[in-house]
Parts: sequence; C-alpha cells; structure tokens
Amino acid sequence: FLPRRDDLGLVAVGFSGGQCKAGVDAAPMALIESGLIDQLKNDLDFDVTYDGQVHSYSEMIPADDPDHRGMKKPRAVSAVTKALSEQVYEHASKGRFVLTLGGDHSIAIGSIGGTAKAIRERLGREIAVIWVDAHADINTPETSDSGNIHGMPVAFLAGLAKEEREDIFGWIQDDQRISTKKLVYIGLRDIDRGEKKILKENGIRAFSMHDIDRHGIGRVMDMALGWIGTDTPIHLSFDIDALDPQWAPSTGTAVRGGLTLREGDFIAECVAETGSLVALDLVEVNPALDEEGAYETIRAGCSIIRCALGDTLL
Ligand code: HAR
Ligand code: MN
Ligand code: MN
Ligand code: MN
Repeated sequence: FLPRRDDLGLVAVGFSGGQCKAGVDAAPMALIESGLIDQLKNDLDFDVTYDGQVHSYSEMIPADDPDHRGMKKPRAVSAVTKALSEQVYEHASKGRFVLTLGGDHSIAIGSIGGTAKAIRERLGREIAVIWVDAHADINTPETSDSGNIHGMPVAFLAGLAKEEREDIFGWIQDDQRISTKKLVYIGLRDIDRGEKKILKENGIRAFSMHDIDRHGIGRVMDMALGWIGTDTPIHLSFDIDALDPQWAPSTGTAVRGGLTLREGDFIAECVAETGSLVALDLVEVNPALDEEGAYETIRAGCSIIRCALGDTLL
C-alpha cells in the first residue's frame, strides 16, 4: 500500500488562525528557504510535486468571524482546513506521500482528514496517527480554556467534538475521521484537566515525557509501534514544541522538559523504518518568536522531516 518511494506531494500552509500569535504562517517559507526542497530532491531522491506557493487561503477567510461555542476564528479555521483536506486528498489519492508544512496545529484537521479519506478509498484501510507534541490538542470547544482551535484538532478528527454548521466543521465526514484506538501520543507534558479525562475515558495510548524518562525512547517507540501494529498506514503529525525549547525555542507554546533533538529525530527514523508512513505534518515553527533561536528551530524542523523520509537509515 506504500506510496511510491520517490513521489512526494508538498503543501505549504501559511496559516496562524488556530492560535493568537502572528508569525507561524511564515514557517513554510522559512523551511523552504533553508533548502528543504533541494534536500528532498537531491539528497533523498524524491520527485516533488509542489505548486510553488505558500497558501494563505485569504480569499476563503471571512471578515466577520465571531466566536462560536467558545472557539476563536471558527469559520476561518474551518474554511482553511476544508481546502487543505482537499489538497492533501488529491496528492494521497494519487499514491503520493504527503508532506504538509504548517502553520499552527489546527491545520492537522485538514491534512489528516485528507489522508484518512484517501487511504480508505485506495486501500480500504484506516490510518493510524502518531501525534508528537508537548500537548494533546484534544480539547473539545467545551473543555478548552483558551478557545484556540490548535488545541482541538484531535477532538474534531476523532469525532469527540462535532458541529452541525457546515461553515464550522460540519463538512467533516466519517471517512475523514480517525479512530482513538489507532492514535498514539509521544512527548506529552502539558495536558489540560479536561483532556486527561478524555484520554482516560477513551483508552487512548499516550507516552508522556515521564514514560520516556522511565523506559527510554527506544522502548517507547517499540511500544508505540507495537500498539499500532505492522502494515497499518501511518500519518505522523509532528509539533515542533515536542522538542525541548533548548532545541526549538521559536514556537508559540514552548514547554520545558521536552525531547532532545536526537530523540525527535529518532522518533521520525523509527516511523520511517516501518515503511508504513504515508503522510507527515511539521507544525508550530514560529520564526518571529525568539528570533535568535529561529535558525536552530528551522534546522530542527528540516532534520525531523529528513529523518521521517528515510535519511540516515542505512
Ligand atoms: N491545551 C491548551 C489549549 O487548549 C494549549 C494548546 C497548545 N497547543 C499547541 N499545539 N501549541 O500543540 O489551548
Ligand atoms: Mn500541537
Ligand atoms: Mn504543542
Ligand atoms: Mn488550561
């Protein structure tokens, strides 16, 4: 079921509306300017299909977008993720590996929704999702304190949060959704009360920093991939804030006590080794924050992408 090894679709999403800090929309250009596409083509031998633009979807974003169920900018995030889900679906249904560059983490509603639907149609299979993050991003509109939708994408993808209104995520269909049984978290260390309850009630497999300290990243990856099982198509959604701020300071909600750069690369390498990776998101790099650390943060992002795509594997 694998995407052709050499065929990659790239979608650059310059969107920051899932949270309140400007600058995360500049990440795709920063990653590309640092040489990412050349690395994919020349070092990793990928055939890259890229429309050459960072999408801001400005024509789809309504001027008037009042809060709904406490969500901030709900119509903007809904419209952008709907458009993105169609772009990702387009690539994935042609058998391409899909790389989505964010943007804040709300965009995973679109990227994962698009992958889930395409893989269902092409292979009749449900995807697994590995969510690498300091945060669980599984708030419902009702459990969220912030109202920021980048803290909610997993709830919408797993059907734990639903909304009737077509212009506020009502477009999400069952074939775009994922199962909580095939969702694995790695790197968690800042989870809200309501989120802990959701994780427990749904029996969601989560490896926190505590688990990584206890078992080491090697055993954690064995357990995480063992839970998913072999031959299951995997979508890896990597939030750069999973890394410790020492390695990735330029991000909107940095939390100390995170993964080393090497642990982040190792996670990506282990997923690459399965041969089952079908899509990857790299999100939450914000070059406008901690500008002195922006270069390191961008480098870390590129490194994780290369590792997930099989670089450094012998
Ligand atoms: N849990 C908090 C909220 O719901 C913070 C979420 C921060 N999320 C990200 N993405 N940076 O992981 O607002
Ligand atoms: Mn996140
Ligand atoms: Mn996060
Ligand atoms: Mn809170």
